[in-house]
Amino acid sequence: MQLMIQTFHKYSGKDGDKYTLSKVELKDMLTQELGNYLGHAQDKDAVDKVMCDLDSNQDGEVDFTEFVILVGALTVACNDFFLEYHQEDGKKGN
Ligand SMILES: [Ca+2]
Ligand SMILES: [Ca+2]
Repeated sequence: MQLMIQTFHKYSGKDGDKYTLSKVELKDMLTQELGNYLGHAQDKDAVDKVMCDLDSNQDGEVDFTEFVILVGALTVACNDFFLEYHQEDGKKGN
């Protein structure tokens, strides 16, 4: 949780409002923190889509509440990934 807050503020303070992520900041965060995981996030359309999905009140910025939703979604995605990974691993063992 602490790490999430630190990560958010590391990027949210760079441009405009200190407490929200603009599209530029969101893109920075996605490429810096999740570049390996979301390789296609460097694609402008992908950032637009993530921004659109996250910005639930449509003010053009991602606030901390909206950011938490992203982290939750990624946690679920990672969990699915690891479940699949373990299933693959199990198959190899047989
Ligand atoms: Ca900002
Ligand atoms: Ca918003």
